[in-house]
Amino acid sequence: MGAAKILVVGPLGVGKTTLIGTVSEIEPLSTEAVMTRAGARVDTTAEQSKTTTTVALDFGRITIDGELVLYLFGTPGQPRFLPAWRDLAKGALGALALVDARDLAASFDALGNLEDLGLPFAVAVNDFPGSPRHTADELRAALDLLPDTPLVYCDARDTASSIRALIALLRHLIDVTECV
Ligand SMILES: Nc1nc2c(ncn2[C@@H]2O[C@H](COP(=O)(O)OP(=O)(O)O)[C@@H](O)[C@H]2O)c(=O)[nH]1
Ligand SMILES: [Mg+2]
Repeated sequence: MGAAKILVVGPLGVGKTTLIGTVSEIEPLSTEAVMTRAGARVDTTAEQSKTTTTVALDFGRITIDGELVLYLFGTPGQPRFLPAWRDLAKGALGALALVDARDLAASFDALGNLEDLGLPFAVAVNDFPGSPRHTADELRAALDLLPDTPLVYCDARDTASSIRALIALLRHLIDVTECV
């Protein structure tokens, strides 16, 4: 039985905690804290109703095909925490980068860091109410993705959808591993 460490990255409010909670077969460990007034001034999120934010990380586990155990680490989305998830990336096989199509630029920090780290990743675009209907090509261009980087649509609240996104990442990890 193999095991792999996978990061789930993306900006605040994009659905990291939701996705890990949706797929995890163990009670997900989540360090949520009510946003302080001070934090609320600097934390910006498209989801106005959001009143908690991840201050450290989310952790979950999912077994794929009864064989491969994925340890999922949700990394803080706020840009000021990016140095922290560089440490979290140590030992990780790859990352699922969540994107909110209403605010593509909010994902640039996370995607840039994955590229800097050389960590292979797949992009999952979460479908929020009011999301503009970009084509896959438009999204790829806007996010400056390499042609072989998987791009999938995902509803983090839906188990099958979230697992499909993780499988797209795993297929990509197998592909890039075979190339070396
Ligand atoms: N429509 C929709 N809402 C989502 C999705 N993922 C998360 N949400 C909602 O968006 C809010 C923020 O999600 P959360 O998981 O806390 O984001 P995080 O900051 O990345 O951990 C929550 O109210 C979720 O219910 C999604 O794929 N689609
Ligand atoms: Mg969270």
